[in-house]
Amino acid sequence: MATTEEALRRWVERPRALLVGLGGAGTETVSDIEGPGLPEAIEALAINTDGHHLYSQNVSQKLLLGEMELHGRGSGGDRAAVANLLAKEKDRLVSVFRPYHLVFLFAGLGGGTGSALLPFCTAACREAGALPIPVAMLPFEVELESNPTRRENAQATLREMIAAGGFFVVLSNEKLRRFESQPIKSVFQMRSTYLRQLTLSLMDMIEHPSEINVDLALVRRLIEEAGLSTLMVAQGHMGDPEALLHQAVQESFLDFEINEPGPVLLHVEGGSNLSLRTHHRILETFRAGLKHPRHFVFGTRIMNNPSDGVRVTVIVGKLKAATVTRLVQSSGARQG
Ligand SMILES: Nc1nc2c(ncn2[C@@H]2O[C@H](COP(=O)(O)OP(=O)(O)OP(=O)(O)O)[C@@H](O)[C@H]2O)c(=O)[nH]1
Ligand SMILES: [Mg+2]
Repeated sequence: MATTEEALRRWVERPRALLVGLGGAGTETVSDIEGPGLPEAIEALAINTDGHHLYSQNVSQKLLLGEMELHGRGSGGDRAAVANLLAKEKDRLVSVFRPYHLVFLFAGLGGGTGSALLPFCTAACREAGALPIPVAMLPFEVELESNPTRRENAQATLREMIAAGGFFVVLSNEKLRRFESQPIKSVFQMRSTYLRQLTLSLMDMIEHPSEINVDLALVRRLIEEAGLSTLMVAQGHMGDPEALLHQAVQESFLDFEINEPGPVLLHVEGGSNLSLRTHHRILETFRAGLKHPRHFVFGTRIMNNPSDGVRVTVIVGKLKAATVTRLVQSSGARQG
């Protein structure tokens, strides 16, 4: 007997995502991202050891960890103290992540809380069966140079993330300096706006069936072993793929060099008038701009209405980022 539409519909489970802010900087990022217009399928949660900071932030769900040990006052940069108290929180965190398909984890490295929570929550997501998208924000160079605790905390986290072998994204605060004449808060907000755009386009790509489909299973397979990676998004005119590439690579807040890229996934969304030739020009421009990766997967989604606008979402895996290499290899670190 043929399968009915109703029976098929049961298999079309809508992907659910959770945006998680870890520690102070992570929480502020999620607070900026969660705002009007966030689809119902995307929820937000802030996790911190600092009750005062949690209380002051506008995030819909909050979780305070280590009340007994740190008395709700944060760790003051003590990564080891946070790592120690996490062991008993594992089951709680695994059940927090279990209902979601995708969990975005944002942390500013260098402090004690976000730095300890990022690798821990990444592992907890995997255990829960959710796909983690960990995003580590590196401190400013001046912090790394002048504050050994910040440098060692950031270093210990990067080492753990690399050793775990999974997918993770690194952004650098240093990249924000090109906006240095602007007020600090609005510079951080610009990056959050970019991260919001990335989150939404990644969810759209996974959630909505496309002409050339990219689904969660494909993304999961592609990024499973991608290690240090980057995510990019660009929006522009379909007739100018060079400008799209430039925007994706140069205007992002990501820190990387594309030399011998690992797997690349490129998703193109365009209007119903997007021609096959224009589509191919976009693919070829990105393939060349990303140095002809050996494993290049693309997906395409055509909207119902004609439009000259296109949006591209890109995942590039197995990157070499000089800042990360330098930080991970520098000596004199306390292991933690
Ligand atoms: N993007 C962003 N980065 C920030 C912000 N505030 C601080 N940072 C960076 O994030 C790093 C970590 O700081 P916090 O997030 O405050 O530290 P924490 O994880 O709360 O850890 P403890 O307070 O030490 O327990 C710092 O080195 C800064 O570079 C912010 O509002 N936005
Ligand atoms: Mg803090």
